[in-house]
Amino acid sequence: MSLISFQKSLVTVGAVALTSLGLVSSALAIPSFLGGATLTRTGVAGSFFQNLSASGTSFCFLTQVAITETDTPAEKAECLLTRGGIVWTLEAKLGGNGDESVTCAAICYSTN
Ligand SMILES: [Ca+2]
Repeated sequence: MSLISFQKSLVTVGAVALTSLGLVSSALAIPSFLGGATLTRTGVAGSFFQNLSASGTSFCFLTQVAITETDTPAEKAECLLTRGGIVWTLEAKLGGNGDESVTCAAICYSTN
């Protein structure tokens, strides 16, 4: 038995095992890219929000966090990515009204 055919046999055995456990659809699903978003907020306290993909059928992650000019105690900046009951939500948040800026980006992939 060649190495390649041995490896194919292992994959087949694994697929059969997963199928028998009822896991084949989720375990072997190949994530597909759904898209993403970028938010930038500058100089005004508060948040920008953007809803992303459905939380039950996708996963998202931060791809950029860029913060500038948070050089006084009142200037705060953060990026949040929240998995809500319906959708993932990206948030760019500032805590001050100075010249600080925050850029947050996230992308999402399907899980089905
Ligand atoms: Ca500043």
